[in-house]
Amino acid sequence: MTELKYSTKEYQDKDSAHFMHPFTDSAELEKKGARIVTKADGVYVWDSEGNKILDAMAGLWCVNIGYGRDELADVAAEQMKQLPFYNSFFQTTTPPTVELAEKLASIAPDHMNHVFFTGSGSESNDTMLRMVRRYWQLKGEPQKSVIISRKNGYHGSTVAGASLGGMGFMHEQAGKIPGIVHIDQPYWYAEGGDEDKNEFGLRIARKLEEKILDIGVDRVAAFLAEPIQGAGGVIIPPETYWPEIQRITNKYGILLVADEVICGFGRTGEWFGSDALGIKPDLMPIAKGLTSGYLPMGGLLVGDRVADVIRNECGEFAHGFTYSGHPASAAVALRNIEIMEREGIVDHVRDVAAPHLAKRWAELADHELVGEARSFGLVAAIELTPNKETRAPFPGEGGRVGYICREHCFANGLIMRGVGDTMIISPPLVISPSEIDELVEKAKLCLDKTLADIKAGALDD
Ligand code: PXG
Repeated sequence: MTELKYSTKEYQDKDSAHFMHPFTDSAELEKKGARIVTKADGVYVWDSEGNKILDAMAGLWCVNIGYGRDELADVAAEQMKQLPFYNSFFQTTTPPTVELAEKLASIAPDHMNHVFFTGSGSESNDTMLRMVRRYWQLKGEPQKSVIISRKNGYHGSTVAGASLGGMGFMHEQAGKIPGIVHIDQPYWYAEGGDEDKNEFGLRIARKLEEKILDIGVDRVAAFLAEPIQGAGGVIIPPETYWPEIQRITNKYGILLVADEVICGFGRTGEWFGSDALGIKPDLMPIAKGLTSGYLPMGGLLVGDRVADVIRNECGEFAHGFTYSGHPASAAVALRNIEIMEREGIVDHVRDVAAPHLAKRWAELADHELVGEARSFGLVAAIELTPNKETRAPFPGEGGRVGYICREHCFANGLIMRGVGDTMIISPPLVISPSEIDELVEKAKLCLDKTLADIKAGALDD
């Protein structure tokens, strides 16, 4: 293990002097100092003070096969020595990228046989927007350009990604491009009130139909959504939701885009969230679990309906990135998928880890602070509330209790993220039943500590 060059404090000072962090209040971070993560193995990371922490967020929803896989480091090194980079623009290609494209076509739904490579999930969604609009131009309907997505959805942080996403606070900071509209999300716990869950799912799905008719079907290009919302707070839709969305997109012939950046590559106990939820999308943005985060890479899986038109009628599709199909990333992605196949990791999620997590996670619903505990595959959430019966939010600005809880988790060896006052997890898919037990026990402890803080007046000012 490489020795660290500086002390924790020195790293913190240099960090705040020069490093602008994503989604971070720099002034607050400067006061506190960043936590410095130095090494990792399996489902654990270590910080520069030697603390061992169970990473129940898999990095950032991405280290699906777990940390410490030398095989991925070796394959990256071999590829870098052989051919570190070559582009795929001018009628050229590289072997690992071709092999990966073929592999992706084999694990994707049957009607998805092509992939456009990108460097991230945001770029995958940008690619989607440009390809969808080009598709309708080629179909002779250029006015079909509006994309409908959902409030509180997350699709990235580029201009298109943030506009497609439904995070109001992101739109406020840098605007939103035209031609994208948002409908309600299927968030029964927070927005369903007394309505029956499945009725709610149907009613919210039908907002898509209302919106299509409102805008005019001749102007609507596509509907975009995550199978299960991740960054928005692990929002698992009622069972009635996706079949109704599918019916509506079929009825009006608009394209259906399932953003698989989080749900893809085994997270739901199937290769893709669309498989688990019975969705038949035309396009699927992917990233994260594609390489298990070992190197950056994203892509857009393209179904035959769109691929046939773009490939045969478009001429040059004027789109692409320097790193589209990067050979070292492709080699890592390919080996990552091969390891998942070899070790049966998707089966492990479906048959072992997800059922165990579902059982243990449900216990958290008994805690005084928890209004709901939900899970699907290896994503899960708990809703914190002062009143289990009414599911009321905490008084004042949301997110304060989530923050307290998150800090207790860090201090007690668990990474669990707060989205407002919803605590969420998305652990590495290789997590074992005993590690799940440890995760849940730590979560209980941190809920107790959070409750004690509230009782001691943490919210009183
Ligand atoms: N789509 C989805 C569904 C995502 O979750 C992106 C696209 C964008 O991917 P890139 O690779 O451009 O970041 C994401 C990313 C969080 C958090 O706080 C979630 C993401 C990224 C950063 C933070 O939960 N998801």
